[in-house]
Amino acid sequence: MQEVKIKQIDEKKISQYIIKYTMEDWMNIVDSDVVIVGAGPSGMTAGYYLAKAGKRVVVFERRLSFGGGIGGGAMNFHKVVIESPADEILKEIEVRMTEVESGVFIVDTAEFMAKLGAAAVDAGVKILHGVTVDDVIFREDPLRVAGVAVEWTSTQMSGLHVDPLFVSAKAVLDATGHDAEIISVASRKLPELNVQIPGEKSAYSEIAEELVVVNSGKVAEGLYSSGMATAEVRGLPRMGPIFGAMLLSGRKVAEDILRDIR
Ligand code: 48F
Repeated sequence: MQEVKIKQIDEKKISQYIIKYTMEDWMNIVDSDVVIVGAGPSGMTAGYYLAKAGKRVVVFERRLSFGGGIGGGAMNFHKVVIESPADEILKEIEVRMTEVESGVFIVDTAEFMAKLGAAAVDAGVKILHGVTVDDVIFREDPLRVAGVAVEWTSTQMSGLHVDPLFVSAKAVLDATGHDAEIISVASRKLPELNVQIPGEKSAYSEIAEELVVVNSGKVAEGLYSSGMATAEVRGLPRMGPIFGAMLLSGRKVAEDILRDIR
């Protein structure tokens, strides 16, 4: 049998390396260009394009995974539908698609999640898991959102009374999906932002996709929405397991943020 010589390292050093390099990252993350809340399809697509354009982007994701609603597919069936022109984005990141009719594609959820996550990370996005965003930072004159408050998801789940830490950013993107959690908290705590939330409508897939894309963008100074958070904030219909608008709204909001924070 071939001998395997494995490098030996003691527990103290394992801890030291992890703590040192984690803290180095956090020292940069607390002063980001863009904070994206939610590692679902729209948030990761936005992060991919923002990082490719040279911005310092952090994605905070409450869960210990990425992909958001992609993993659940359609009633747990492992396929979702993509329509043109969103196939351009999936071609760029080498997700394999089956064209079932002109401009309509079927993709496997695991491949979609993995390659979108890898593309975002390779572009330079930091995705931090197990972190929940529960509030925003604001500034006056002019009134704007200037970052977020973050807490470990596990601390929140335990119900312990622990204050959060803060992360500054030039732009905050709410990519939290159906509940638009960040815009909801900002709307409630900062009525002067004048953001009302009508709530998402029932399904009407044919029109919902385009509406989500064109309505994604700035909600208040420093605060943006993409994906299903846009449907919630703009009162738009849902569309179910068709994901083109999630990708295209992420790309659209990235373009808007790049223009605004240039
Ligand atoms: O829900 P999600 O996938 O958002 P999306 O990009 O895509 C929606 C589709 O998946 C699907 C659909 C398409 O037709 O209807 O639902 O709009 O991903 C949102 C992510 O945000 C995380 C959550 O765990 C999920 O992974 N998230 C939600 N609230 C917070 C959060 C929070 N307060 N802090 C951190 N992460």
